[in-house]
Amino acid sequence: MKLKTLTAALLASAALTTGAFACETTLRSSDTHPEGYPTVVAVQKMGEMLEERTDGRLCIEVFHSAQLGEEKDTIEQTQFGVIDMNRVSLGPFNNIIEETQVPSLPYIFRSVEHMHKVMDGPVGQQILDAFADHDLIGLAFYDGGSRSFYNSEKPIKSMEDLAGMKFRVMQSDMFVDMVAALGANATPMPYGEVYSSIQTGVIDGAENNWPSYESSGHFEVAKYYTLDQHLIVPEVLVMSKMAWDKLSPEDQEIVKQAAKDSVPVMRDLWEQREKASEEKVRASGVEIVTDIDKTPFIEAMKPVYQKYVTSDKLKKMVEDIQATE
Ligand code: GTR
Repeated sequence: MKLKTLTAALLASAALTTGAFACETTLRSSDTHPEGYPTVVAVQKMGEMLEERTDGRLCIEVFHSAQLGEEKDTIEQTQFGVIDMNRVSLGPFNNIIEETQVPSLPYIFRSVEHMHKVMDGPVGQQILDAFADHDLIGLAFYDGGSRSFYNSEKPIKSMEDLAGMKFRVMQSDMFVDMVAALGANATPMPYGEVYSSIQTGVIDGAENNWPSYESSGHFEVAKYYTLDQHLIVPEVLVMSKMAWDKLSPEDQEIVKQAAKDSVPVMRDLWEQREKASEEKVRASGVEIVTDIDKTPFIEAMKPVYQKYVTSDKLKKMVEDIQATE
């Protein structure tokens, strides 16, 4: 009798557990950021849209906080179909998909508005389409604010102050060259290793946007932040081609549309989070350098453009971006 009750209870709890994801197909989506971060919430919202629009045929479960691994590894796993969806920066795609280098170029965008205009237009579509040759489907672009240098040593007030310092960059050769062109040294490293590497002095600092600087806790160990805003790298939501091919054409359309509809949601969340993160960091006593002449930084990037913008295709993309009002 007791055993029966126990079995029944176990069955009921199993039903409840699966009940939370009672969809026919639950897409597993990866994100390096913690629960509550704008990218994580936006993909969860997209999942709600999917569940409703497919009458429960499709749902998304977001594995946040790098539960499925660091970005470079999860990209490979998404290509192999082990992970169904992935929300990542374009940076770690630079070495794999050359088109993603263009919006990752330092100072390519004049502002976040300029970036939105470009990524919502034909150049953005061209980049999304480029994922198809790499076993991925490009679904949508998200915001990643603008990235600036932070470090544990001293306030950076000019390019000269960067000389000889050691910064972590995302795993992209172009970012290694970017830091070298500024007179500093770069170490490509997974995001999850940055906190302890700053703490133990393996690196002097890193570079990122307000929400990442704050949510990663990097601001606790690197207390100088200089708003040189060298990068406005968009983020991207991709799907594994293997998972995509299993969907009916009708469901593929629904997925595409839900991804698109998650973009304004993400942008709103981003705006709020950027402000909140900035407030939290400022209140913590971090020294922030806002008054910095960006002209020498922009000038110093010429060799990076020369090295990476070589084909006619990429040159045209750069021109199209620059010509976008
Ligand atoms: C964040 C971005 C992440 C990750 C991280 C990093 O701004 O949202 O996807 O790329 O930067 O620096 O590794």
